[in-house]
Amino acid sequence: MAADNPNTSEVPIPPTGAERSTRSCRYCIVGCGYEVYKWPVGEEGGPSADENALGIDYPAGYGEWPSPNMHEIIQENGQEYHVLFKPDTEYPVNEGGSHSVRGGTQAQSLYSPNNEDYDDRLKQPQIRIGGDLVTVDWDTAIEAWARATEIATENGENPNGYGQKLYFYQFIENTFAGTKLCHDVIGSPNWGGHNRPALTTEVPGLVNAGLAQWSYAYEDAAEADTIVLAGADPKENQDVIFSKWINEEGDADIVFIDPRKKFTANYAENNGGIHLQVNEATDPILLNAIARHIVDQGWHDEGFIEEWVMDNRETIDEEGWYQEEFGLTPEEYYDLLDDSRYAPENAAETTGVPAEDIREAAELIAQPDADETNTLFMLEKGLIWGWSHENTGAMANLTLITGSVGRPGTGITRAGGHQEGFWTNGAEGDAIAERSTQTFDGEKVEGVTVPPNTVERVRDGEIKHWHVIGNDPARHSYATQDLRNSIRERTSGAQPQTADIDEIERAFRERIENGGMVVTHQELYPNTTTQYADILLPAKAVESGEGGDYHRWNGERRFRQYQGFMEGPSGAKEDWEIFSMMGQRLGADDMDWESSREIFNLIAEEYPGAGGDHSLEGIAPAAEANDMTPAEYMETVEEGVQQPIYEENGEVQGTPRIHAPDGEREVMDHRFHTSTGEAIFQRVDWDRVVDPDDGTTIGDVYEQLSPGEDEIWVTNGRLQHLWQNMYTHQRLEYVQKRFPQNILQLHPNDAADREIEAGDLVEIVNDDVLNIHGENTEGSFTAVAYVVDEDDAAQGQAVSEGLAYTYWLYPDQVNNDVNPAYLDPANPNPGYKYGKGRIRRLGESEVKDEMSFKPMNIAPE
Ligand SMILES: Nc1nc2c(c(=O)[nH]1)N[C@H]1C(S)=C(S)[C@@H](COP(=O)(O)OP(=O)(O)OC[C@H]3O[C@@H](n4cnc5c(=O)[nH]c(N)nc54)[C@H](O)[C@@H]3O)O[C@H]1N2
Ligand SMILES: Nc1nc2c(c(=O)[nH]1)N[C@H]1C(S)=C(S)[C@@H](COP(=O)(O)OP(=O)(O)OC[C@H]3O[C@@H](n4cnc5c(=O)[nH]c(N)nc54)[C@H](O)[C@@H]3O)O[C@H]1N2
Ligand SMILES: [Mo]
Repeated sequence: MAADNPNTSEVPIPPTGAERSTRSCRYCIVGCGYEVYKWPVGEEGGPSADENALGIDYPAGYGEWPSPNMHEIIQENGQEYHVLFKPDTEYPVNEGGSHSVRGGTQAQSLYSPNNEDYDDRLKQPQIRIGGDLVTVDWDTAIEAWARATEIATENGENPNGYGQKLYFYQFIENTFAGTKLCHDVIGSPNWGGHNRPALTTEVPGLVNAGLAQWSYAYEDAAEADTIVLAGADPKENQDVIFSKWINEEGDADIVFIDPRKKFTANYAENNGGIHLQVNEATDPILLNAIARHIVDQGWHDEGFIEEWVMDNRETIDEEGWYQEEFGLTPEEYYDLLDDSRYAPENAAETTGVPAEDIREAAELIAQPDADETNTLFMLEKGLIWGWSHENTGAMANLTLITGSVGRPGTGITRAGGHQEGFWTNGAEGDAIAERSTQTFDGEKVEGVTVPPNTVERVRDGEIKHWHVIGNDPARHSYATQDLRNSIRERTSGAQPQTADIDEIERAFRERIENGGMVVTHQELYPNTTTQYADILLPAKAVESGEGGDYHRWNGERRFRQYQGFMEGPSGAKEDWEIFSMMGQRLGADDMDWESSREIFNLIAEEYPGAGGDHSLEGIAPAAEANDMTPAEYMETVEEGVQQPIYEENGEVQGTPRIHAPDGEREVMDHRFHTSTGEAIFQRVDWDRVVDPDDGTTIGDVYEQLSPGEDEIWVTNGRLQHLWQNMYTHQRLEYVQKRFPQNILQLHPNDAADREIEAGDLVEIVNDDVLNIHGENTEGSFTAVAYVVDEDDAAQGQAVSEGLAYTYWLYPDQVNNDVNPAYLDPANPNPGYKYGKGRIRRLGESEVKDEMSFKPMNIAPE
């Protein structure tokens, strides 16, 4: 909240001398370009183009002028500065100045020491002494971290004792430094990302089919004739993809697959598309039924399949254990689809989608009357956090049978979460192969080593020092009430009584020797996980411009530089710098970096990921040709460049899309990412055995997860105005006014049955939270009932009877407390979406009269 900002309705004009930096939005995957102007308070530019830094004549047109929300005053070293954070009208992603409600208000979330909304920002390292977090200096904090690591790993004898949970997203400089510390310096395989417990892919079905998870260019959304959005909603979560590329520039029919009739469902129906209101957790059946109808009608692309899909069983098996277990020849795939379960009429019964809608969707997708099928397939967390192999494999299969890939207006892609910047030095493969304590047993393969599930390694005691960086596992993981109990128990042993380093070591040793665990949390603000932290390390918010310059890519693999423009709290450090101090303390002699730019130069020169989808190969040669360092060179690439990047004529060149047909530039030497360059159909089957010991199938697990008599499904996900665990948004007044508490969308009939009205506080209780060891645990959370009056529901109720929806990461009202510990054994991705519970009215909430309960799903007709 810009409480003490005097300029809430007027925006000062940046003078010509204002410092300009460029970067992309701090929020979602889309990666809209922004320009930042910073200048001392007291100076101001003039209204004509040559008097101001924007070079515009005031008053200017829409998109050109910055709105009051794009302005903030910050204080640094006693001096006040104006900061303007405005969309870059020339950046290709959001050309013309498009932005989301989140991106357009980024300026409001800049740290300033005199702004009380940021009083809880972490500013100095702290250690828990006798129950309280006490400020210490950096040397003590790093020494405490190092001793905890030495005890946990028995001085390196047992690297698995250290576990790291680090963001996958963020910038390559920070992820490179962090993963180097974990896999290379310490040698531990126990690495988990910010959103899932293991170093696994989010889209196993795609990757194993030989498809990239990001293969399209945004313009494909504008050029497609049909867009399939399955468990993905760009309107809410990748706003500019929806507003600019799908709605403004495009004209596709949308096939929207979601259990909720939300805005995009109505938008699809109002614009020539269709909403398939699939029953929770039944997508594999629906997607297979669509594929079956396509094949039955002969609408599949036989020429493409013949040329580009692997059809020899032996060759498939030679691709490795995953293909041996899950790869299919076309014949085997058609046989699978022949199962009566996937006949549209039968599928309709389980999925709730009428057979005629399944057929209509198949026709929209296959476009039998067109010369070429121009369908773009997009998927995200509604498919990923569930039967992730089946759901993503079924989407891959649909793409392959229609041959709709590699050309403008086609392709398959994740809609995406954050912008991406995961980069390693390659040591993780060895660490996992040599030391992972987790294996997979399938129907055809046995004892295959897979990346360890670090959440379970925390519960079972293998991890003795858990280093959590920039994420909140006590809130975002599965079955979190139970997880918090485990963490509490394992951190409750001996605790230092003074800040003397030997006393700290004594306590950590005693705790760890008694089966306990030490937690280090590296963060901006305290969150749910912080309550268990022994060592708390303050980081700079580099995503919002504190500290140095960084690099990462967006949903169309557009790689660019983000320039730092402010300092942030003086006691905080950039994550790479913290990792570098840790690594050096443990004896690494190649981590004494001076800046994020130095790490970038190292990556560009020595670890460019050559040959891959995200190759940075061309940067170092182009920089050299221009007599610059790679970081200096990237400063000049203002529009970014699409990976894989190569060099031609002394400049970097980009690759708009992966999987382009013969004749265009191939990535990884092949059109598709297998040894022969042919893609592979994936076995996606409701009857797939997930536990060969007792023959349990996906269908059996589904029965177990399904709501009992007085329960309903409680699924979850995002809301357009809110970002993640709300570390920025809980400080913004407009957000707090709209969603002062977590909500539970309920159908009026489910509400009436329980005597619940809009605005009541309800409790959601699941006393049957599936636990990975077959024990049942329980969990509960509270929320405000969001019930839309039937008279207001002009385009239908967003949730059907028997289904509720909640925001997944609200502070103190933690949805994951009721979500199951189901993880696909082949690829440990959690089934976060498949929660259930009994709903009970607690009384009126304090926000009943303040909050609006109007429908959120009305789309233009
Ligand atoms: N506004 C906003 N945008 C964001 C984020 C944010 O916090 N706020 N977070 C970013 C991140 S990190 C991510 S990963 C992405 C996520 O982007 P999305 O995956 O699009 O977001 P979700 O809302 O989690 O889930 C999408 C949809 O899945 C549906 N769903 C639930 N269960 C099922 C099911 O069984 N089948 C199907 N087909 N659908 C189901 C939900 O109803 C929901 O509408 O968003 C990114 N963008
Ligand atoms: N039920 C359910 N559970 C889910 C999901 C779901 O759809 N449903 N989705 C999953 C997904 S896709 C995601 S992304 C996760 C999100 O779960 P988390 O990743 O735990 O959530 P975030 O709010 O993104 O956490 C980011 C944290 O990093 C801090 N931070 C920001 N910048 C920096 C920095 O530069 N350095 C450091 N050290 N810290 C920083 C912020 O203060 C914040 O606390 O939730 C997962 N869990
Ligand atoms: Mo995410």
